[in-house]
Amino acid sequence: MKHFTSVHDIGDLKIALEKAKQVKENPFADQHLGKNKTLMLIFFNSSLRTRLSTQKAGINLGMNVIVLDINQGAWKLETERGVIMDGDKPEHILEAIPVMGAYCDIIGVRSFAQFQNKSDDYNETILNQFIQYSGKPVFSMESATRHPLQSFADLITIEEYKKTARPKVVLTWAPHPKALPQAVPNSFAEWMNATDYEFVITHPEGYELEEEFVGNARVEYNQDKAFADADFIYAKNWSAYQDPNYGKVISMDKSWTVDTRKMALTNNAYFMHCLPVRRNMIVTDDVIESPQSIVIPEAANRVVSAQTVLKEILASL
Ligand code: AN0
Ligand code: CP
Repeated sequence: MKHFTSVHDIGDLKIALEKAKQVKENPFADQHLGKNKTLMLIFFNSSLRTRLSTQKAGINLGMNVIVLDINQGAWKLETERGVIMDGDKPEHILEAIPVMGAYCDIIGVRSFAQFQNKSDDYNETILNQFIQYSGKPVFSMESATRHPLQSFADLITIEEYKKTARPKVVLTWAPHPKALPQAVPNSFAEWMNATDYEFVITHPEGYELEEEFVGNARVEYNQDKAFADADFIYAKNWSAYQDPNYGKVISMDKSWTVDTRKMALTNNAYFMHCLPVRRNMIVTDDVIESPQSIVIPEAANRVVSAQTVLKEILASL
């Protein structure tokens, strides 16, 4: 594997899941692979899980790990070509990226959608510049349109907890006060569509995701109907994708919060969320603290997904 930016880079999912299982069972078996190799993690946005789990994955593989928060201590970066740089940004991303590439063997990048220009976001301008100009393998730690390390960890978690071969998995929108990217739901949908699970997406009207990500999923506007007999409830807020509301909060309807009444409609479903989660907006205290909540094992599997991906990239260096 050279770059890892979506489900399309992982190959056969069954084989990837088998590799993940081996990594989980024996996390220190591949330390020789990372010896004298440097992993660089670049953050344009905040993170708790991705930062720590990806560092841990690199350490488990014997790598040296360096982390940079672009917005805390680095130079402010200009990203547009052709700009006369007489403002507050002393460095251009077109120099910064190859310089970062010169200091490492593999680069992870977190760069969220900026909601200023939909085509810049959906063309993955920042991530693609890293791929084009760093000279090194690049992996996404959540880009404008996808969060594949999260989705891979979600899939690993569902495989561990499922009680039937073909579980019913429901992605539900839930309310949130701030505009959030579509990356997590897009990516989750893309990975679920690559499985043979029954997959349903539910959200209020106006929150339709891009068709490419929805794929063959059933879209159900009635959340209660969607929840019926579900085996997994995957909650997430996202802002509107469709024009003219791209990147906007168009509803904060609290009737979409995941609560015990709604969970009672399911087949005793497990509750999942990528975290961070706003309690009593997305999900009630009762549900997230219930025995059916698997948000912590889900987050723990972020080490496994990152390590499986890094191992593949290291093997191809
Ligand atoms: C981010 C998002 O919704 O994409 C990161 C989630 C992993 N969440 C927030 O910004 C709160
Ligand atoms: N789930 C996830 O990616 O969390 P962080 O934003 O804390 O990294």
